[in-house]
Order: sequence, then structure tokens, then C-alpha cells
Amino acid sequence: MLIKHPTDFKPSEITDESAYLNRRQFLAGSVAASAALTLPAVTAAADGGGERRVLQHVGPAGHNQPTPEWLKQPLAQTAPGPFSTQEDVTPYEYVTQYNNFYEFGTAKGDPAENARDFVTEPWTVTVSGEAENTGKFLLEDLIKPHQLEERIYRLRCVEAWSMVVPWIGFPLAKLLNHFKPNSQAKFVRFVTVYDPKQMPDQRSPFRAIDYPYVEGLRMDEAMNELSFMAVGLYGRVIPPQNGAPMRLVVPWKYGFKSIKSIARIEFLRTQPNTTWEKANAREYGFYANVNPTVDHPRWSQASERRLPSSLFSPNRRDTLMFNGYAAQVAHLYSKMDLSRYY
Ligand SMILES: Nc1nc2c(c(=O)[nH]1)N[C@H]1C(S)=C(S)[C@@H](COP(=O)(O)O)O[C@H]1N2
Ligand SMILES: [Mo]
Repeated sequence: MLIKHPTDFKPSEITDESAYLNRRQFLAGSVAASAALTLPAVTAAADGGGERRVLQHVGPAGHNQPTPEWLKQPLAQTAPGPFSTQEDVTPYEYVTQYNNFYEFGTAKGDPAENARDFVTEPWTVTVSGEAENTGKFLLEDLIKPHQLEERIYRLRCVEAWSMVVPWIGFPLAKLLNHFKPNSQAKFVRFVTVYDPKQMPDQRSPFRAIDYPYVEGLRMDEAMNELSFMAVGLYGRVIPPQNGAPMRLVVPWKYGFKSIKSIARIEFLRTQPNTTWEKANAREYGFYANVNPTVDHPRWSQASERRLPSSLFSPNRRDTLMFNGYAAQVAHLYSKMDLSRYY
């Protein structure tokens, strides 16, 4: 399938693979870098002309997640997708070592450490509710029909930091249409796997939040062209700490809406109750649209730290309405008071 609106790449702003690897070599020494160099580059047919080009961002194989056999071919055929930002991408080390994935621990470095051997193959997704085609599906059967795309999106956490991530995946709408939701389906609910044997915080008596982690979208939000299911990043299979084997990416909403390691999808008539709302409804709303004019009760949302960020180089910038995606999503909320439906 051809992508109708490929991104207009501005080559001058692209950190290409070789520049990236040089940086790795500098940072990590030659061992990691030479291992990465032996891996085949991910190439993709560009729109029209059959021209092949290397994806913008390919990271090192710096995690233990093996690429499932069935995913190798789709990953190798990833094409540049629409809506990618031309801002600098956040370095691989930050994307994969500064994470929120409470099931594996609440410190930013915990998920990379504790999810190292997370087994996600085989994986099933159970689909229920207001749809025609419900049941238990093997992940590979849900993914194989789709052309994978690279989309470089901003990710803005409610904690007021942000990143730019080169995701690989496909539009959420394509996945949901596969299940043929009926006219009663007004919301969709997503549930992370519940697997206390593998997820230390799920078996902890001091668990940080309720498990399994639950998120939800209004049906028109889910069907919006920006809503994305990611199965890869930086040119490779998605690492466990980022939500293997499949996680949601909703770039105009705070990061907590982008639920990881999805095991269940349910089509509902009414709005689901979500994990962070249950934890604290005053601080975390169902909509959770990025909005610099509605502060979190305990901090301002007017600006953010773009990673990498440090004390001496904070890299602070203004937060944009809908995280800069107003052109694609503002119409979804035209009749709503966003200070009430935060
Ligand atoms: N299951 C699950 N999904 C989750 C979370 C979590 O703790 N558990 N954290 C969320 C939050 S708060 C953010 S900011 C993003 C972070 O995604 P990243 O680690 O890939 O950057 O994942 C979201 N998805
Ligand atoms: Mo977050």
C-alpha cells in the first residue's frame, strides 16, 4: 500500500544513522557500536518510483527483546508515514531508559532494568463488547495485514517533560475496523496485560497504582488519523520498557493515555473509568488533552523540559495546545469546555 502523504523530510534536520552510530561509538565505546553496524539497515520503499530509502532513525539493538520471526519482514518494509515532526528526535538512550511503565517499577530507570526479559511471544489480544468480530486474536494476525509506517511524534508527559520518538506502527483505526465496531460503540477501552509473575509492581503489596492498567478513548478520538499502534521504534521491534509487543500512541494527549503492552480491547456504550482517574480524578482526567492553559493542581502545564534536559541546559519550551496537533484534532473538542473536561 502506498502512503498518500509522505512526510516532507528536510535532510538538514535529520540525524541519520551514521551520525547516530558515531555518537554511540563515542558514548559507549566500539563494542556496542560495531554490533549495531553488523545489523542490516531498515529500508523502505518511498511513495512512488520504487525508490528505496533508509529510515530516518535506526537505533542499536540495545535490548533483549527478540524480533518475532513474523515481524521481521513487515519491519523491513516500514515506509515513512504522515504527520512526522521535523524536530530533532530524542536520543535512543533517553527514549529507552527514561520510562514510565509502573508495572516494572516507578523510577525512570526501572522499566529498562526490570523488563529486560519480558516475554511477549506468543501474544494474544482479547476483543469484546459492541463489535461484530470479537474473540481472542493472535497478535501476528492483527499486525501482518498492515503496512508499517514510521511516525515521528512528540510525546508530552503530564509530568512536564517531553520527547520526540520515531515510532513504527500503523493507524489505530485500521486495527479497530478489523473488529467491525457497531453503532453502539461510543468508547474503546484498552487494558494492559496482567502478569504478576513478570511484572514486579503487580505483585507488590505496595503497588503504586491499580492493575491492570486501563485507558480509554472516545470512538472519534480513536478513529482520528493521528491515533497510532506502535510495534517498533528507532527502526526495530519495540523494546519491553516502551510497551512491547504493542502499545498505543496518542500524541495530542498526555503520555499516560498511551497505554503499553495491550492485552484487551473493549468497545463500550459508556465512558470507561481509567487507571489515573481512579487514582486521582482531580489531577488526571479522562480526556487528558495536552493544554498549556489548564494547569495540573500541583504544577504548571505552560511549559515543558524537552529531553535531553539538565540543570545547566534545561531545554525548556512552551507547551503547545494539543501538543502541536490542533490542526488534526481541535475539531473533536469544539463544543467542549476543556477546563471542565481536562
Ligand atoms: N501499562 C502502562 N502504560 C503506560 C504507563 C504505565 O505505567 N503502564 N505509563 C504511561 C506514561 S505516564 C507515559 S509518559 C508513557 C511513557 O512512554 P515511554 O516510556 O515509551 O516514553 O507511557 C504510558 N503508558
Ligand atoms: Mo506520563
